[in-house]
Amino acid sequence: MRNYTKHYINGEWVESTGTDTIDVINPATEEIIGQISSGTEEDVHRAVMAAKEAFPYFSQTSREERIALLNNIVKEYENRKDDFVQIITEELGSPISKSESVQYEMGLQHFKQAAKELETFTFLEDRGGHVVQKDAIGVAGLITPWNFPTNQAATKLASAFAAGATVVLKPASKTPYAAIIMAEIFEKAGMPKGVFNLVNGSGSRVGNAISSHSDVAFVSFTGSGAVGEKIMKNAAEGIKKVSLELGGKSPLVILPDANIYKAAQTAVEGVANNAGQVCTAATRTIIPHSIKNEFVEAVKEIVANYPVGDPVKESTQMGPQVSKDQWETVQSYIQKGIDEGATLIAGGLGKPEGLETGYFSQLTVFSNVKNDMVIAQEEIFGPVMSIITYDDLDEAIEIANDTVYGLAGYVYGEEPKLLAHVAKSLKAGRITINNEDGDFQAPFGGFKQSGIGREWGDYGIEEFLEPKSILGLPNV
Ligand code: TAP
Repeated sequence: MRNYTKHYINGEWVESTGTDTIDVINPATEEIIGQISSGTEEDVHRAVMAAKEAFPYFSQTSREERIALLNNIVKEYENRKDDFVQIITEELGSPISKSESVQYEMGLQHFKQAAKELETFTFLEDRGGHVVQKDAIGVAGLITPWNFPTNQAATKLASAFAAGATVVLKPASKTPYAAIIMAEIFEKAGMPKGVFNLVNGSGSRVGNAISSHSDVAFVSFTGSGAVGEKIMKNAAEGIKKVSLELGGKSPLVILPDANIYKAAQTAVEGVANNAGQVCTAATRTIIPHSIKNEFVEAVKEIVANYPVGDPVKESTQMGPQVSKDQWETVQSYIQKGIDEGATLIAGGLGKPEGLETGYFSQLTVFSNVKNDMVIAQEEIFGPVMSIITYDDLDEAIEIANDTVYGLAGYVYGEEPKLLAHVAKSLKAGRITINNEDGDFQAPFGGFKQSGIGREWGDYGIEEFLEPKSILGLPNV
């Protein structure tokens, strides 16, 4: 059992001021794997005070000192690889191979990228008649979701440390252990006390206390739109800055000249990855009407052979949903798709055969989906694909953009002019052509209801800075 009932405040592991605990459950076995403290408003206050006290010193550290700190973090993070892989497999149900190649790796890359950005980052810019100096924003409250425990925290933390901001982190209570390992890493890396503080607990208590605390200057949140709204409302009271990375309902536009089998593989991967619990998941597959029958057959074949199951097995590619609640949400959307008259071509209601224990969903695909159906408009956060057909490319682009979201978009095909045209026409924060590799410098964030602000690389660092223009600065 992993019983970690302390918070990390002002460079020390301290008892909570409350006595309540929260159970952490392995979603593949439904067993309790440990407890964390259910933190209180008083715990948040202590953490914010520690971060406030550390800010004057940390915000004035040199670029070189912060590069050295980030490089130390990278070294210590690499030393804890096995621990990360094991815990993310247990707390999230992530397939073990992906816990390493995706979950562990993404967190690491954000710290590496922040150190690299700092080498050339401009904190003082001479713009002719004035200079712009970028100052660290102050105490930042970071609230993260459960779907990528290292990635979601690391992108915020790396940017904050690079900028010279101090932080209070509240990770999702369903997946708290990766952040506890990070706290241990920061301590070993020589983090000055008070710069990083970790308070565990529920969103309604700890998250709410962070976003309403008067000494928090900036709240950086990743999660659902509903909670994003609450955070904005809280932040409005003290005029705090917020950045929100929310959901998506991203389109994958397949061009008429695409290799049908490879396009189908891309589409299936797009919804199976992390059991569909990905904000950038390509859940609307938009295909030419002319290739529909062939495409549907290819998807059926790929889904029938997709390795769903025990996350601990090396061959598994899709594990369970993170929780019973999330599993039930996915089931309710599959039922909605059936009720709306979409055609179920793979998967469906209930658990996959032989996987009665654990919150496993079936990899599910609907065809004959209309873009105004609920399954095509709402974020399901599960392995459910909607196939929608188009007759010409203008219609494909119109369907792709007909959503309240705008986090990501994908294009797959051959003709460079068409690929470029579609990519440039999609209204979303990140477009990927033909499965291009990720780039940790590329800004990440959403249009419309997918959020406010950008993370990753230099854009991520900018979020933790306030630009100050100085007119008439003497040349001293
Ligand atoms: P959320 O409730 O949004 O949880 C995200 C984070 O916010 C967690 O740390 C959560 O804490 C915290 N939180 C909850 N209520 C809060 C409040 N009133 N004030 C401040 N923080 C609060 O997401 P969820 O319930 O876990 O998932 C629900 C749906 O959100 C999913 O089905 C999916 O559609 C969406 N979602 C999106 C993303 C991304 S990356 N866009 C990630 C996760 C979920 P606790 O969970 O510890 O209480």
